[in-house]
Amino acid sequence: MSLAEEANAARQPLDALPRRDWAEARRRLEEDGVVFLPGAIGKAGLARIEEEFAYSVAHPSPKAVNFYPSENATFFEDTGQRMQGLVRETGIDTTVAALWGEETMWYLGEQLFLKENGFSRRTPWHQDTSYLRMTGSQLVACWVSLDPLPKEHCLEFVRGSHKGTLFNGSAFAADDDTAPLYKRSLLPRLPDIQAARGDYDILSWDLAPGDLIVFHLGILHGGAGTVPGMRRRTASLRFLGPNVVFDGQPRDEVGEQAGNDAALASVYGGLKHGEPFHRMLGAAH
Ligand SMILES: O=C(O)CCC(=O)C(=O)O
Repeated sequence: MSLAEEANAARQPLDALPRRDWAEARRRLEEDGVVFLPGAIGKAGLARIEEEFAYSVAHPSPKAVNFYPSENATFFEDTGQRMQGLVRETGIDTTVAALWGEETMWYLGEQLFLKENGFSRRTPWHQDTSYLRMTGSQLVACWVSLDPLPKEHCLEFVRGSHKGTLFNGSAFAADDDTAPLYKRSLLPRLPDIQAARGDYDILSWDLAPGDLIVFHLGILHGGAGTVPGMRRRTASLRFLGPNVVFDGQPRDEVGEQAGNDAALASVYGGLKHGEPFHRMLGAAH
């Protein structure tokens, strides 16, 4: 099937997915900002995600980066829209609809991470909403690992932090994970969660391929690195729903107010602060 044909296929009915307590799963996502869904993707779906992942690594987009290039280990990241059809084939969109109680959604695309070849670093603690200017409850990533991961190599989350402070982004600086992305910002600097883990309620799980973690993009999360002999291939498939609006809160005062036009800070592609974000996007998924 072509990518367009896959995207036009009918969405899977909920009863085609593994049975689970959806009301409880929905509560966990709302309250904790993250929910663990074991065995959510079947073998065939997983094999297809693996295939697309391998293609993307072999054909990186112009946006692909290798973070920390001065280090020996690989920490590759890329973004794309290749998995829109797969999201339907695997029933991931049905899962999102069940968690939101909302059928209308937009697929924002996938972000892929590959860590291997030795001691690859942790993904610094961060919130995706520091980078994406969106706010609303229907804003999630469905995170899949293609490799089995013990809890200590899983993605980790600070429970309930999607309801707390929005921090400055991490600049992914080699010498300091909390170094701010926006240099003169009203957003507070990220706390050093890694140095004070005991102060935080951190959630993570032992993962088998096929397990899915769905999290709100405002939650503080960070990902473990790798050790020699280990490979960690993970994909974040992101969705937005109708209640998500453009967040015009300035991120970087210097950049956004250049030209002395502070109003620019709250306008994005014609959207004003608080306007539905999906107006920027194409047809619903
Ligand atoms: O898998 C990882 O290490 C990072 C994932 C992540 O930060 C994300 O999906 O937003």
